[in-house]
Amino acid sequence: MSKERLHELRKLITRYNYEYHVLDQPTISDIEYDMLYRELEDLEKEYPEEFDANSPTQRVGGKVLDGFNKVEHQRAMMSLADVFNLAEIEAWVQRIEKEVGRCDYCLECKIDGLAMSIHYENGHFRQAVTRGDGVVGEDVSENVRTIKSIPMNISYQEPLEIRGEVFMPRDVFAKLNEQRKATNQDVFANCRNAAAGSIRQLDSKVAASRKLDAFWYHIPSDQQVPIATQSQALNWLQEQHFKVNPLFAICHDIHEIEAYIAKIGAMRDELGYDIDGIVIKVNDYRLQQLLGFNARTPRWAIAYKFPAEMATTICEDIFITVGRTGKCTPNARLRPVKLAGSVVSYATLHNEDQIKLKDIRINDEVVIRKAGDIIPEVVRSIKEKRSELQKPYEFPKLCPICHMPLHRFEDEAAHYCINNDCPARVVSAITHFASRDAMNIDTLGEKRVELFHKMGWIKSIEDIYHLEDHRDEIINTDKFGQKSYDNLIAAIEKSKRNNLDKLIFGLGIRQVGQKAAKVLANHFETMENLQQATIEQLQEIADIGEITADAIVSFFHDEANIKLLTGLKAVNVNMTQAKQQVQESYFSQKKVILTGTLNKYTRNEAKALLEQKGAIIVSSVSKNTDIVIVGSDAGSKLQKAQDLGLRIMEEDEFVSLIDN
Ligand code: 1X8
Repeated sequence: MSKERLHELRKLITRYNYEYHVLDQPTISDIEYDMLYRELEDLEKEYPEEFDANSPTQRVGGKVLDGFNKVEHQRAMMSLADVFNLAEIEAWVQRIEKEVGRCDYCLECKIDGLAMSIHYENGHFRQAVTRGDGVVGEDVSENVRTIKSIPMNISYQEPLEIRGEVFMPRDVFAKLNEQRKATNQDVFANCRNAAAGSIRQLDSKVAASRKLDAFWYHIPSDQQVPIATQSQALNWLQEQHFKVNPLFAICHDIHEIEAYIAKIGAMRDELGYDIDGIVIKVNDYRLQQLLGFNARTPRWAIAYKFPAEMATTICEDIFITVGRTGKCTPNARLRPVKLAGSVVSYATLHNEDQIKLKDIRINDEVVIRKAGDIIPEVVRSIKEKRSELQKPYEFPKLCPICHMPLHRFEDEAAHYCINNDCPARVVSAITHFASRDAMNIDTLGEKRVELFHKMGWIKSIEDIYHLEDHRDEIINTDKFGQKSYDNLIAAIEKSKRNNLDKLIFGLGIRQVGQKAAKVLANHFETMENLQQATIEQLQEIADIGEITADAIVSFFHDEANIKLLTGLKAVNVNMTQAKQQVQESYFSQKKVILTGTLNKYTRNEAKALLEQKGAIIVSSVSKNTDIVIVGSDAGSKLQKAQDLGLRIMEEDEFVSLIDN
């Protein structure tokens, strides 16, 4: 009897939670809710055998982790291409409609939070993974579990991955900062930083106290959910009790898109959460599939970013920073001023020409602006307010760090410090090499590189792989210790096994960004091949232009770089791209679908293996499908395959065929 009551209470409380946190329409008072909640707690104590990690009582946190596990996404998490004005949206719409014909668009608010992927199995919440670098994220399930608007149980029983944005509501943020001020802790600059800081708490009780929330907006289309459009996806998510931002709308043309943006822009300040733009998606999944993807972004969606907010303040000083390529950027030190939710003390002035053109002088009153993540910039000076005090600015002739003469290349606006040993250049080159999108040595950030460089332990990129020579000194450093040291060395060891594209990007070759690095790695497959490539060979590759080809060749001709690559090779840093050499096999040219969960491989691994063996991976079952590989918990796809009399292959057979 009491056990029945226990289960009934879980259901009731789940419903009241949903009404309160998702619908914002509570049907009982807080006191009534508390009484039911306590009754459930008591019953759960009485019947410990009825423990359920997804019970409403299990959302207060409690687990303390010593770190977050890395998890490879089953499906890469893309980012969106940004556009900043209506003309760019119109151009995008025209490109789309030229390709697929007139179509509908689903418009949604772009939530300024943290992208998250969550997984359900058999209708139960299983895992939450941060975006990370889009390929590998971190398992933050324990913290996400504390977000009350996220259902722990849903009616849909197939394996499910959905995506959305975790955020901190504005009122929660304001209260949190007040509290932190009162207790002498640093305040968060904005809602997003506060949300990010909360999700990264190792103690889930702390995360729970931060009262995060989340909107869900994406169902990767290779799943079995019965939807054919983005708006159906949003409705389906709502039916499954997920919180969906209610402001989405279907627009039929550029005029409706413009009107929607104006409407949301006018409401922006009144919303309970931060948004930084509007996401525009081709509504029809079939058309999305036709349009496909660029290297990093889908072609069927874009993010329109709201125009930058502006403020005026005093430019108190102008100083130069030196980047990893030696590029010297002039910056304004500002009288601190509030802008777009944070306090701004510095802004970029871009280069000498910009300073001259805008005639920015020290002590001028200036207009600054900031758009999203972009560094604030000085837009103009207010010349009417100028006195005799301000003198035209003279760009320095020497590097502020190493005091060697600066150089300005023909046709380039920037000044460069061309001293390869300039400490500023060395430190930022090493920091870039270790950064997430490059070699991903996550325990080696800028501060540590600066310290290690100052101590003489890392003088060049190569030295990263010889830090063990300084083991005792490092362990005895303030704020270090055995554990941090071990973590650092483990991350460095791991980086040796990265794919070639990460290494190429990490080298910091001028003109070679992440995308070009991928293209180069896939094309040349080994560093050796790339090193030997001529300008002509490079230029034959799509996406590589003359300037880039030139930069690559001169990089590999530089003595210091040759020495660096030899050094990296000597410590066994991987210099090849794991490229699928398609092999002749049982699977060659067969249309194969994967369903259910495999034990031995993740979905992505299985796909990669199959592709290597020549299979064509498809995402929906039809009479043209050749093989259906089934893992545990296979659902409707298996049913359909049986109905169609298709070849069904269990994991054991799949594994043995792959191994042969
Ligand atoms: C990022 C975001 C998307 C949406 C809302 N907020 C975001 N921050 C949405 O689609 N409603 S989509 C997205 C992405 O794909 N990177």
